[in-house]
Amino acid sequence: MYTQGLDQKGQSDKRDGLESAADRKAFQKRVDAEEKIEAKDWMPEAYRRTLIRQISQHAHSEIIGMQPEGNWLTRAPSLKRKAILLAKIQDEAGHGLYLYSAAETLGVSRDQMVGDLLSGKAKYSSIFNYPTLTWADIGAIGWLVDGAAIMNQIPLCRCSYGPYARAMVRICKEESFHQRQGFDILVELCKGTPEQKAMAQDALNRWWWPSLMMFGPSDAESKHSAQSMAWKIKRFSNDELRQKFIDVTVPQAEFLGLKVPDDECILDKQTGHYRHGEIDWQEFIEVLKGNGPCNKQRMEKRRNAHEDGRWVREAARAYAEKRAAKAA
Ligand code: BYC
Repeated sequence: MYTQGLDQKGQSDKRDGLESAADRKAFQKRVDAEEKIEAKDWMPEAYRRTLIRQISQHAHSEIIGMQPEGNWLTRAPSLKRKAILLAKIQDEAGHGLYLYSAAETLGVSRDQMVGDLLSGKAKYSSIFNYPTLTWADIGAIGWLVDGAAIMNQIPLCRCSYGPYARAMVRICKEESFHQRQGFDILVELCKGTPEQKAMAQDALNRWWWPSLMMFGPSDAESKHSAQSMAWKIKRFSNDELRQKFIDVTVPQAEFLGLKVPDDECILDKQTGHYRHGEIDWQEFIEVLKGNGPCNKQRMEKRRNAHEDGRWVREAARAYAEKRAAKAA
């Protein structure tokens, strides 16, 4: 839906070295005036590269993110839960596809992006390298992971790049349904037997800290934030969004009768915000380096799925060539 008529003029005319200060100033003026930048508009090469990096990594996260939940499709506790989970996972596939399409408008091909994921060059969200051990984990993913995702993604609906901002509108609506379905699973478990409640607490214990890491490194360590905020790709810093997430989620845990696994997490009456303990950034770094509990398994499964789909890609290409030859 985004790629028609793209000749990439304007994007490729002026590469890094050829950009003039006047061009960049005029571009920044448009961004500051809250104008949307569209695919055919001139943009600094670094802006284009930043968007390709972020949007493609976002797309990869949606696709890899299907795995931890897919793991529970055959074991969902009822037909209704199974149908809901199936629909949610299909939504995530759709998100990945809109996002790949949005990134394609910047002049990068789907093959290239997927190649970068499979070769390990491109990142995907750290959160999807943790295992889903019990059914309560499916509740925790919806509640915490989708909850964190919404917190980060609502501001992206106002991103300066039009195709990304527009893709995010529908994604956020769907994520909001995902968050509620996760919370609903936990409400049911927390109203259940002591064993079910303990399962919910255990899931919260394991997913809390990795969910906080989803927002990225602290502002002091975030190398892209300053520029991305100046370009209005990002509207809030990593720490600001993390704090907003904590502030809305802790009362939800209290409603469930659960406790977040952080003794320092108390409401600071003066600031109106919850404090939080130190995040284990070493763990975050290790997961990003590929050493999380499930990194290898996730990538292997993705590579196998890509290989299994080879015949579909080849058949589609052969059909397109046949039609083109016929038309000619
Ligand atoms: N995991 O300078 P920083 C979902 C990387 S999926 C891995 O702060 P930036 C869902 C970062 O890429 C939702 N890597 O970067 C799906 C950079 O590395 P490179 C996914 C991370 O871009 C299925 C470096 O660390 N959401 O909802 O300004 C089922 C320095 O960071 C992470 C998105 O992708 C991380 N957590 O800010 C259920 C949202 N954090 O590229 C749910 C879109 C940081 O220099 N992305 N890194 O090698 C963003 O908003 C921003 O890219 C981030 C990072 C806030 C994530």
